[in-house]
Amino acid sequence: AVIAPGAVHVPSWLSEERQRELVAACRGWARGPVPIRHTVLPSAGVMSVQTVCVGWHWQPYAYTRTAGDVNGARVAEFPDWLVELGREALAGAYGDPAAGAAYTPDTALINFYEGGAKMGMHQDKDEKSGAPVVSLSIGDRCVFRFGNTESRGRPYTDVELSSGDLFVFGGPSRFAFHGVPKVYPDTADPATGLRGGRLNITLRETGLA
Ligand code: MD5
Ligand code: FE
Repeated sequence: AVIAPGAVHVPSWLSEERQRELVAACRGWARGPVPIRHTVLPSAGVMSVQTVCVGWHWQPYAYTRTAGDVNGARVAEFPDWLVELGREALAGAYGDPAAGAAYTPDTALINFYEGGAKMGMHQDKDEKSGAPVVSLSIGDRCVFRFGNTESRGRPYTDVELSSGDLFVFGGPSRFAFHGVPKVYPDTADPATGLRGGRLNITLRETGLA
């Protein structure tokens, strides 16, 4: 479903097998070289979501190769199979086999929501590339709030995201405010290998070298 120009929701895009593979890969990255943690914001706030990065480390509000705010280690290499997955996602969402050909994501932000974690309305503006963001959801269902480019407030559209769903944010939707106001506990199929909680993987081009 096209939610707004460039914003496309594809329910059940990931097979159960692919969800299991992604959960296993994320579990590995969560252990290291930079462990998953609650990001501490410069405002001294602590995010309720836990995050681990691949390729580039997102340290609010910049991308670095080493995680100076965690343990100083260099983040895991961004694997070729994730580039391929990103290209397939664009081709699938835009219904055009060529849509992903030039897409070369170089960072993944992996967010884990448990115990009432949510994400406030924000824009993703730290990338120097206007390329689309690919979002993959696994585990518990949630309410995803897709807003406008002017403010955190209305108008916005609430969309329910379930395990296996793909969302692509391209074109004018790339810089819209968005957030996750609610996750529904215990709504996941344990067959994905996730024992509770919600996993969201975003693939992005940082535009950095
Ligand atoms: C999540 N993560 O479900 C969301 C999905 C984040 C984040 O918001 O920054 O880690 S990504 C949704 C997204 C990305 C880029 C643009 C837009 C939405 N958008 O314009 O709506 O954990
Ligand atoms: Fe975001």
